[in-house]
Amino acid sequence: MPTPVRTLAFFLPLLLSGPLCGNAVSAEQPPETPTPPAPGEWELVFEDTFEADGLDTEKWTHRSSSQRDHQQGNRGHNDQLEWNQPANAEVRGGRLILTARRENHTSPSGHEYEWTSALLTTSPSFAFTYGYIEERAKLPTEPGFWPAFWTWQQPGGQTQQEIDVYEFWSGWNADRFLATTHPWGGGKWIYYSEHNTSPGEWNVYGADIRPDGVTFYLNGEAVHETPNAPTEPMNLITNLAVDANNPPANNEAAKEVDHVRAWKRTDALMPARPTP
Ligand SMILES: [Ca+2]
Repeated sequence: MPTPVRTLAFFLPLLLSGPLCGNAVSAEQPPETPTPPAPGEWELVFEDTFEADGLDTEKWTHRSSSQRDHQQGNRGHNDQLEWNQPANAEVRGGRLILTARRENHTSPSGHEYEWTSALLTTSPSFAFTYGYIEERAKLPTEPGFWPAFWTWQQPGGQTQQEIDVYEFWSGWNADRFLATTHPWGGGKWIYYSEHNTSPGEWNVYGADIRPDGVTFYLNGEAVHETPNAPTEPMNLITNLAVDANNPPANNEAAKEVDHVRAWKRTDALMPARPTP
């Protein structure tokens, strides 16, 4: 039950913008500034809600240093079957739609791919080391696909700064996603955990990345914490890979993204934990 103070605080904006001011209530409310579920004070530093007409190429690019083949594919290196290209990333109806298609493509280096799909990175428009990041996404239900929302070291980085907010293999463990922090600085520690999810439905996957560790969130609830944390700037990546270990039987699948956001914490951060 609300306290009298909270009740007043709730009704005050309605009174000020309501009939006493001569204005309709609903049209005068400013949009609520989104805030992350993690503790702290936050400033929104990156956002794409995909409401524009077409992909915002000031924010996103399709070539990533995480992809060895012309920065658009990983054939033979990372269990991926797809060639990533801009044609498979479409913005429509307030959503980013990444579509994997069974179609042949030969890369500039001569590698032959049987699938095309899309990977988008915020390099070079946005990089960060600590903060809260999230993606609201609907993952494919068809077996054989591998969507993810993750971070990757800025181009030139050599220490594998990587956090997988979610990785989902629709052909393996199809009601679970993995949240993972990778080693950095030559460390040997990899932390991952599995959590239930529901492909085909909208879910919000987030991570609070701090010097003292990383806490993963699903739909606003903390689900896992790891003690290691990055030490260098990273970019955001959203993608839909095709799983070489469980190749799809059908010819197409899509991942939809409603928004991607990143916040910077403006109050004090905990110091880094000692290296294990
Ligand atoms: Ca949207």
